[in-house]
Amino acid sequence: MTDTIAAIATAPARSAIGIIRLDGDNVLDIAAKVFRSRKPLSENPCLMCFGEMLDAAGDVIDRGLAVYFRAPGSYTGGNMIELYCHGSLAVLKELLASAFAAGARPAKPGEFTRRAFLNNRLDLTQAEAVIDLIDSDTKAAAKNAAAQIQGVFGARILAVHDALVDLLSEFYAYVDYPDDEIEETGINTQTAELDRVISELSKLSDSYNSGRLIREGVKCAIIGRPNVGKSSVLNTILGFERSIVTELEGTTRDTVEEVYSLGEIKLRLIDTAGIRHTDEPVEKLGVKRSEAAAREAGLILAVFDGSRPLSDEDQSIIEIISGRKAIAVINKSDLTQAVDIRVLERKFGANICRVSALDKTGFDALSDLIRDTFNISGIPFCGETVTNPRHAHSLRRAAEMCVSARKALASGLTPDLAAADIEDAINELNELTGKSASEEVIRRIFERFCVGK
Ligand SMILES: Nc1nc2c(ncn2[C@@H]2O[C@H](COP(=O)(O)OP(=O)(O)OP(=O)(O)O)[C@@H](O)[C@H]2O)c(=O)[nH]1
Ligand SMILES: [Mg+2]
Repeated sequence: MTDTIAAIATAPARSAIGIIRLDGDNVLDIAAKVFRSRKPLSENPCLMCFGEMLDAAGDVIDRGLAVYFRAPGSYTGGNMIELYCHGSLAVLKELLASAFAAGARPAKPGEFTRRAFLNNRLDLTQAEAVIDLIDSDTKAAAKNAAAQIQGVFGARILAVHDALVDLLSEFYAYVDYPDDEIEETGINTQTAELDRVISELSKLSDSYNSGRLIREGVKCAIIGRPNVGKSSVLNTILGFERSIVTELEGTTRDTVEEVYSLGEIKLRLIDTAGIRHTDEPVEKLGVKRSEAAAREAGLILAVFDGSRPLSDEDQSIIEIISGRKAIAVINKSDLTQAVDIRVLERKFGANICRVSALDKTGFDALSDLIRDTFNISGIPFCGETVTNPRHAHSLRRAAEMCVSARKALASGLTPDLAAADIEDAINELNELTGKSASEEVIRRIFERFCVGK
């Protein structure tokens, strides 16, 4: 008997519509005390029914819709009901209280999806893609996660898993019948198959380099000496006045961070205090933070004032970021130019862009340069890009095991050694898909979910 859980599934804020979800064996009995319709919900599975929403005292508190999803064809695989009322927090809380009074209990974070996983409606990679879709803030991240929910990624893992199981059974045959001569052609075929599996696992785990860009985003520090227009550049990219801009040097004292979606890439833009030598204690701390932001950044936008020759401060900033992924942004291109572009070309190569934050020109070229730096244009993000560090880790581990099995084969060691490695690789993939994931792994995954999902 599965107990019935209930939760508000929509954001805890005033909105047009609010949704309450229920899942469990008693869902119809409980819903009958919360929702009154002309025909019972049980007679109309998967159809919206209009009716009255009742509070715990049985009084009508709203009118709205409800839908019954019969097991096993629901999201969770169990009996589910969703109630659609007006998005008033008072109404939602009363309805939820009414469901609790009727016998439901509060759902834990991610408990609906956890039930879907336990009922084999989703594997672990699909369940994790659900939270990735909810968390996504670029189109690419959403598209990739949506395809992973459909099982695109899981299917590729399954194909690798099955190939390894086939290999394992062949190796066990050698182990079970040690007197049989191992044919060289057999070894060659197995080695070729292992190579194919290793290449597939490596391709998938390497896709995490692009995947982490769409999931976590790139820390992109805007660095430069005071007054070159760092904050103006940030505001122009964002399209609103996030940072304070004045003609005074040292206006920005602390780092200012804002997320910006540049096509597929999530940029975590960080405006910083102008870097210069100072004895003023507050500014000094700000400069330290700027240097730290530069150190931690995945990309640096080094801003220079194009209307002035490069100063010693500019030179020392160029030194600080030497060897890092960086783009020189020559600002104030609306003014007569005095900057020595050749010095910058020597340091930044083709990664140079002239902009005017005042006239808002040059920013399309800057966007293109940033995109080119990460070289992810053309990746379709259709579910086969690994975005989850747990998945990347497991894929790398599985690939390592297969490499080890291949070495054992190549050096003519007994097949049981290769078999042990392949078994480890299979276990790693089973942990990835959740076929044999530990309770601790499962708990940590569903902890990240919101209540109601
Ligand atoms: N002509 C011109 N002036 C600009 C441009 N961008 C910024 N400015 C001006 O330059 C001054 C400094 O701009 P900020 O954006 O505050 O410069 P900052 O680098 O953030 O300065 P700090 O925070 O002090 O380090 C302001 O008076 C801006 O209006 C530009 O493209 N052209
Ligand atoms: Mg500033």
